[in-house]
Amino acid sequence: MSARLRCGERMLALDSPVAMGVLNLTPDSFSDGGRYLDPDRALERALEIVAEGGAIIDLGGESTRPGAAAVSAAEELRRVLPLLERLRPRTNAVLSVDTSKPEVIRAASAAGADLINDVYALRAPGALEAAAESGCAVCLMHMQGEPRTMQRAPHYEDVVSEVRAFLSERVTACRAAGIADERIVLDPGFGFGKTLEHNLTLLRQLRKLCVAGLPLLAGLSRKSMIGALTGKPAGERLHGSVAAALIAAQNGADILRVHDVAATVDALRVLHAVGRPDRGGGPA
Ligand code: 8Y4
Repeated sequence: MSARLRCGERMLALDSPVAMGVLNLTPDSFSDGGRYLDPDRALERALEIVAEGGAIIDLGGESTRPGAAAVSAAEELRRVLPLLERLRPRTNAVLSVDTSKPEVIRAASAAGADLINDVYALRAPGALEAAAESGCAVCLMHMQGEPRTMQRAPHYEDVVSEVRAFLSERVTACRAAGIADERIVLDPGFGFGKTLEHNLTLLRQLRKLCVAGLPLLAGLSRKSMIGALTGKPAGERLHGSVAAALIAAQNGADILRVHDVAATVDALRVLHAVGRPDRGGGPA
């Protein structure tokens, strides 16, 4: 595990797992759609994420849930930039933007974003170059297919090897574009073209995805996998989500992308005190 991540000018310590708080700026998110469309409410929630112990705020202006419609760069910028500009002078937390589009990567980094969280792993034309020039850290996520159709019939011969090979190829592409390893985070993309069994296998074997010792991010919060295991709708998945985040952290995740920051941070504090299995007995 890498001890830290270079996010533009900022350095994010990853000596123990940290929480990334989700802030959806879309009208149609599955679990909190439209709740933060009002700019004042969004700013308030962002600062609350930090107060709850979140190390990263993940601002989402594009819809990536299964079946979601595409959003233009102009619309993404309209959703994300005003908040980024108000938030930047008010916090030192790492500010992450969910996007795949080079125009959004450029404008977001100019407005003070530190991390580009791309569910397409910088595969869009121009995205690698924009990310390289931005100086931001990048999260490279695995997805089979595309959001509209990815949950129709996910199929793998060996899900762990295939996800690992994909991430490894994207790391090679990043290095070739001039993005140093210290700026890269990897993510198996739970729920993105995966059945419940695929997700469980990835969660069990998370550590095998640790290509080149790069840090890992896991996003399990409130996802349908938690719904399938608990029988609960999206609004009642707190306990299942905290359990899943803790298991991911024990299995090597460095960053947990979550909706419920306060609860997850408490769980991670307990884990930190006990230590992770692969790191001897001391605090991890
Ligand atoms: C309920 C709540 C049901 C949430 C579905 C969802 C990830 C991500 C998303 C992830 C990274 C989501 C933007 C999907 N998931 N980025 N983004 N990793 N890096 N669905 O796992 O939260 S959005």
